[in-house]
Amino acid sequence: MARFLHLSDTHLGYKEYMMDLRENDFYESFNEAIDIGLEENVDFFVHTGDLFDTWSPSNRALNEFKKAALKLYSKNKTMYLIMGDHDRPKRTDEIASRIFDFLGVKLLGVNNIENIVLNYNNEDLLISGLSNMKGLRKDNITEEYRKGDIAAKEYKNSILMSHQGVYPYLIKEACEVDSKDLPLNYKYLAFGHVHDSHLIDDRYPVFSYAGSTDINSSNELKHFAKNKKSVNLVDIENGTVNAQQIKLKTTRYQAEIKSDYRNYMKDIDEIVGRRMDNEKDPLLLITIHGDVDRDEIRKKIREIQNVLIKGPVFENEIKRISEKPNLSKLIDYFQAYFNDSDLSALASNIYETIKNEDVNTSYNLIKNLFGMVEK
Ligand SMILES: [Mn+2]
Repeated sequence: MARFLHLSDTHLGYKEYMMDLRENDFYESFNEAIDIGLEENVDFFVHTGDLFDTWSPSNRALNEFKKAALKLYSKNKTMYLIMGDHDRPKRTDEIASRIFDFLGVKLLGVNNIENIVLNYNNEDLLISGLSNMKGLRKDNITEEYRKGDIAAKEYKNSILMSHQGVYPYLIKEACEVDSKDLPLNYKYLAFGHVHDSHLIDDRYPVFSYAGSTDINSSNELKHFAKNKKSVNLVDIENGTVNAQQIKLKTTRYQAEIKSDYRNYMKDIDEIVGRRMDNEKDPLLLITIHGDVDRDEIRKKIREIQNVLIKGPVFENEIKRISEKPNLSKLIDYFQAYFNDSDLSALASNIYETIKNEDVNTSYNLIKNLFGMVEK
């Protein structure tokens, strides 16, 4: 039997709301995930991308990862890794996670699917990795999956690591893959990119978005309130997969409160009271409606103990009528602007393709995208 921990989207270095404390939170939840794997005595770790929040992480983020990598190295545990859309560098730069290869951090599938074969208790296990394919790379996904699927056919035990938007886990415009086009010969599809966790284990291949280890945006609050954040502990043996979500305890509780001057204190108390078991002070995003004495409310909120407050944001009644659409992904903004899914997908595709490139490269990439070849 092989046992591994599937974690994803740790976004090391992300400083939500520009708060130092939120940057620390991301390191803590990442370390909790690592410690869960070690306590469960996994054979190896599988990280499905967005290890760092950017392709050019801060020295602090690199150092935090180094500490974890050293810990794994000292226990002889390999971490298999792919790049997400956040941590794929400019064409000319080195890949941050690959700096740690000497500590047993093994990056897979930079441009094409990459297969490795491990052996546990005389059973072979295929691991295929394909880093995030965005922009021009997107068109190659189907072919890379097909190559992987052929390889997986030869193995009883197999894992695919991929970091992509799979429909229907995101809106169609934000997806590169439809779930019906996934390579079905694998036994476990380890996915990254979607931050809400999903585990579909009532059929093969078992499919999972492990989800992020901390909250990157207020969009994740609804799923978080119900499911918390988690990592997957996976056993694979003789073609059978047993995957179980393990909830993280260190992820700071975060919630939105939309209230008015009469009820906001009660609403805050209710959440603070409910979260007594949590070691960390909860972080509340507060919006207060109505025509109110703002200074008075700000003063009262400052006096509350054992809670972190973001805001309050004040919204008057008139504003409340025209509710803002829930715009979380860049493509949603394109969609709101163009009001046309083809155009917004194209705009998003162009943006993703050229955002890290210089002017000349961008110009050539766009020409390529439209099939314009210079004679
Ligand atoms: Mn991510």
